[in-house]
Amino acid sequence: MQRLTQFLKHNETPADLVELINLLMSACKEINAKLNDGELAGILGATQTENIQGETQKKLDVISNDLIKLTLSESDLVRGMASEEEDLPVACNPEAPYLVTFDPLDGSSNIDINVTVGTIFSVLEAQDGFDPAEEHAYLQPGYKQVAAGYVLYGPSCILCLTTGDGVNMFTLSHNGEFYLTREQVVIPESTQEFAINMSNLRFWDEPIQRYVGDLLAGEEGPLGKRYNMRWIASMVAEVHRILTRGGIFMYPWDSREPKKPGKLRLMYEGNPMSMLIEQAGGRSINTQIDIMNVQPKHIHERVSVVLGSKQDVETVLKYHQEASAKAKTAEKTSA
Ligand code: AHM
Ligand code: MG
Repeated sequence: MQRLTQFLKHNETPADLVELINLLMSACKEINAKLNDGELAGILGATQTENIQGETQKKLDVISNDLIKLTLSESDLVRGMASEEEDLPVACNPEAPYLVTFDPLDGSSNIDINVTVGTIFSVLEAQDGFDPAEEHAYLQPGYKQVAAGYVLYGPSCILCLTTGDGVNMFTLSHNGEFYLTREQVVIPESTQEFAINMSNLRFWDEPIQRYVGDLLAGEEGPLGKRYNMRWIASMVAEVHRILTRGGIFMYPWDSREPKKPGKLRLMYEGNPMSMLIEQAGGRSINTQIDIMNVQPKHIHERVSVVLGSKQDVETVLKYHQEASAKAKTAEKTSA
């Protein structure tokens, strides 16, 4: 079996990117070890603090963030980083080639119940003329990512990675090495499994309500298939399932907080997951356009997310296009 470093070198990944991925993995292995110790290490539960998004931080959100921050800030490969758990970007080495954005512990409502969580990361090339302590330095659309991935802390610890040449998965062995376990992952084009938090049904807009209604109608409905449903409340686990056996994942805009485009964050969750999904032959949209074409305006910006098996995501896109066309016709008629 091939080790992560061996595999990346063999695939002609730039040496400094290989080094950066290895660095990130050293922090993720420490997070994995802490999660394995769980209650024994006294690291479960919440802190007294809130992050910039107004969410109460779990102890492990903070521990994971600090571990990654410390590891990256000591490297001469990282010019700066932005984290879901940091108010402001952190400037590192001004000569370094890369910027890293990350969600240190995604799905953190699952920590206390011992269910899968993960770390999500995205790597961008640092552009000259920007101060890495300022958010402008990071505001590049997702298609500019040079690498993206997640580490899933589940029954086994798995790295899922893309450097823009397909998606590969690596499993962490007891000897502390990641080994290639799935090469060139491909998502089936269509699915019979969907994931959405159904408790928000009454807050969605019409096209999402229509689509989910059609999924629930099964063989009798316009989609002509019976669908199964899953909701783990951990995006890493949902995306991992979709990369493994297909499916569609949705966290759309809803009217609970109408001014926000969605719950999930563009730069820490939306973009890296979109790069993985698209590199594996799937599609990822914000209901209107491809997420990786969204020009970010803020590092902590939210995004509506619909991703997974291509045909199914395109059905959601079509439902939104039909709704906009209908709204335009109604506007013209009333004018
Ligand atoms: P987090 O980064 O604070 O953990 O929030 C993101 C998570 C996603 O992993 C998951 O898809 C979603 O929040 C679940 O939200 P909800 O509890 O509203 O269903
Ligand atoms: Mg998250």
